[in-house]
Amino acid sequence: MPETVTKPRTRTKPQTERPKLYKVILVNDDFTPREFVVTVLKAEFRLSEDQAQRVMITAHRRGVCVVAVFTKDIAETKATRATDAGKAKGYPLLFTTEPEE
Ligand code: TYC
Repeated sequence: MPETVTKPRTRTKPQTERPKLYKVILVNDDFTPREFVVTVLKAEFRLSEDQAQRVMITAHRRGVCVVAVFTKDIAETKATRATDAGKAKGYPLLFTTEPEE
């Protein structure tokens, strides 16, 4: 009589699984000065002048631009801080977050 082979009933999650990442998205508006957007991108996201200019102009032309990806907490904190920097100057500058597919 052959031995009965039973499958384990529990699933093991690989321990190397990485946390889900979130995109920080810059949203265009008609009021925030271009140079101020660039300043915020450099200060909050550590982008170079060149990178900040490209991200700003992409949002300006297309409506939105992905700034960077982070874990959920960091993405939300940075988006809030960057949005608040605009608010402090009376600008409607907006950064949002969205999970990566
Ligand atoms: N559209 C703004 C202007 O013409 C500049 C701007 C760019 C504002 C990107 C927000 O996310 C933004 N002054």
